[in-house]
Amino acid sequence: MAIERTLSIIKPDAVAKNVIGKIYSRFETNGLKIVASKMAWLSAQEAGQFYAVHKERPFFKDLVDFMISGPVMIQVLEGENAIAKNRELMGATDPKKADPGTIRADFAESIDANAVHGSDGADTAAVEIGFFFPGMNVFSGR
Ligand code: IDP
Ligand code: MG
Repeated sequence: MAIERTLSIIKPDAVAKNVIGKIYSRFETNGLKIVASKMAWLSAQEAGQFYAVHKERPFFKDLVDFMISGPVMIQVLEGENAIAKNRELMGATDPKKADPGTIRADFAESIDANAVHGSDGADTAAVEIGFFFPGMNVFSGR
């Protein structure tokens, strides 16, 4: 198995709920290491660019409005199969469909306010890490 890096965002709903530490603990107890992090309050331009892949979707405006409604915590996670592992810890996009014990099942209210973002593949992880942490290599180099 490969050591990978993936981009994670704790969204404004979870930051407002004061559960950054609880979510970080999920990562750490499941073998994912936080190798970069920053808190930011995104502009509409940044959020729109980050989610550009969804720009034709009906929920795009709501998604951008939600992502700029408060500060977010952005991190790069590293570990064995980090991309899929993070998606597994997050649970399904709609928290009502998320497996018990996942981050979204435990901390999210709705498909709009769903607590976390995680890259969905090696290609998107590389683009997303570069977007928020320019110059950071997607590979750990170890
Ligand atoms: P993901 O976050 O699980 O990868 P995506 O399909 O990539 O899900 O969608 C990105 C984000 O857009 C979701 O996390 C969610 O906040 C929002 N979203 C996705 N589908 C819907 C929808 O049908 N209605 C409202 N918001 C949605
Ligand atoms: Mg996605």
